Amino acid sequence: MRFAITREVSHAIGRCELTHAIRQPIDVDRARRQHAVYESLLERLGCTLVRLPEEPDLPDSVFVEDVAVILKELAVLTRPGAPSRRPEVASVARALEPLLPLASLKEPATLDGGDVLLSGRTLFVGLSSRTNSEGVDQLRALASPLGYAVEGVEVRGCLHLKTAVTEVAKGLLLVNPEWVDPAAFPGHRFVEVDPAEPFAANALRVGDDLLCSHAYPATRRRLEAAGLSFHSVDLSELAKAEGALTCCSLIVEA
Ligand code: CIR
Repeated sequence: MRFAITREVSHAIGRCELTHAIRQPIDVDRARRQHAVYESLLERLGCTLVRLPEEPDLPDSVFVEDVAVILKELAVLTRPGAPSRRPEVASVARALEPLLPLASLKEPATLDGGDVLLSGRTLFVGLSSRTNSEGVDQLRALASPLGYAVEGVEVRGCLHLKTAVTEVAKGLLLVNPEWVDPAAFPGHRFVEVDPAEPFAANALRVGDDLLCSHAYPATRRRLEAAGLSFHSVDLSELAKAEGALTCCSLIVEA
């Protein structure tokens, strides 16, 4: 079965962490409506939703992706780089516990799930402002006995590795080459985002389906030209909190 863990948008989202964006007012009701459409799409695509209730004191808690790395064999609970986000982990751990064995990263490691791109049996890990080399090393110690290679990747100018690159089909990466060097992903093919749409690289694969942001039509045309079809999703309110499509769910096959 395929599960999608999500969490209701917090009323505190206006106090979210921001790294590269300028703070703008976020309409919580609109963010919740857009998020609910995203959740219904995940359900339509065959996911069983595990929907966590609002965390009124945790502004960024809708971005559940950052608190766990999901492998087929194991869920690794992270130690998020922003201290304000560390209290998000425990409730997601409770949701994961019935689905997968759990392991945890420990201090001094920091790692956000948004920095981890799984492609085949390789975990590419962004060395961002949120993820340090201890985070990469501890993830490697947990994942390499399971047969995964773990590679640190430099990212520049954006929050997470998956802001800069995601996998849109087997071996095919959607990438913004300004933020990550495609040479870090040997053996892959690439579609580059339209240069006018730097944030367009974050797409979400759910089984054989692909979800892309409604906000980036020129990049969507590039994906169509590469023979891909996809569902368009509008998460424009959460984008003001530097969130995108992958951030709002943890997809678990169990
Ligand atoms: C943060 O700065 O942590 C949140 N405002 C945004 C997190 C987005 N998560 C993601 O890209 N995986």
